[in-house]
Amino acid sequence: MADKDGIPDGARAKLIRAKEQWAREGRLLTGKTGAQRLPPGQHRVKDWPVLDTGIQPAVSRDEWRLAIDGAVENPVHWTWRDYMAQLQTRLVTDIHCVTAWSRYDNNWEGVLAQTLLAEVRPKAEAHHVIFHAHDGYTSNVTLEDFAAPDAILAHSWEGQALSTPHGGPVRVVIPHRYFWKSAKWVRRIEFCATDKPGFWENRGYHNDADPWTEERYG
Ligand SMILES: Nc1nc2c(c(=O)[nH]1)N[C@H]1C(S)=C(S)[C@@H](COP(=O)(O)O)O[C@H]1N2
Ligand SMILES: [Mo]
Repeated sequence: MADKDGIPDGARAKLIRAKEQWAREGRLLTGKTGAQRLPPGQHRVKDWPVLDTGIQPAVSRDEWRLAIDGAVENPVHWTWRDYMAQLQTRLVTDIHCVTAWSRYDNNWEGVLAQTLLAEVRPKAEAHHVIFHAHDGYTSNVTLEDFAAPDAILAHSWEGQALSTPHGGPVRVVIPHRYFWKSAKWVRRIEFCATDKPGFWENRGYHNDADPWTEERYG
């Protein structure tokens, strides 16, 4: 047996796939190995904590809709079917929460932000992206942060549908920012010329939220 690339099954294939995985994760790159992989002030956890404002809206895949609008050439209003018809991507990322826990090697599946950007085409004036969620929560990132290659609108985690507590049917994942930026239960993605600080950004948390430079508060 061989896979689509002609790689034979067996131990050698496993090693090749492991090394492919390392490439995706940037393992052994300066700034990502050993202690460097863990941002300052963080500790590693094995479980996945649930953090939110206490409201966990239950939205079925049938009733789920996603509006992507504002300063874009091609605004869309996706049903579940429309969303699933987009290119589906799997990737592995770490999570860094501002409450100091980090969780390594989360397997996500969904639509990359870059796939979405190619579809809606932000206008020249679009510099900010605002996520609106079903619990009334919002968070904001720069267009540059949203355009990162590992930003994803995820529907699955570890091969399972994302649970309601973790933001299913679909949540945002922006791995290189503290996790509060990653809106759960997303219903609208708005592109703007001017910034709109979100729920935590209006409550003493940093607007940019880079874990590596410890942009926790601000
Ligand atoms: N819609 C929504 N998204 C949200 C939140 C929230 O309260 N509502 N909390 C944020 C915070 S502070 C964190 S740390 C992560 C937690 O995600 P998890 O519960 O899946 O770990 O979700 C973020 N996204
Ligand atoms: Mo958080």
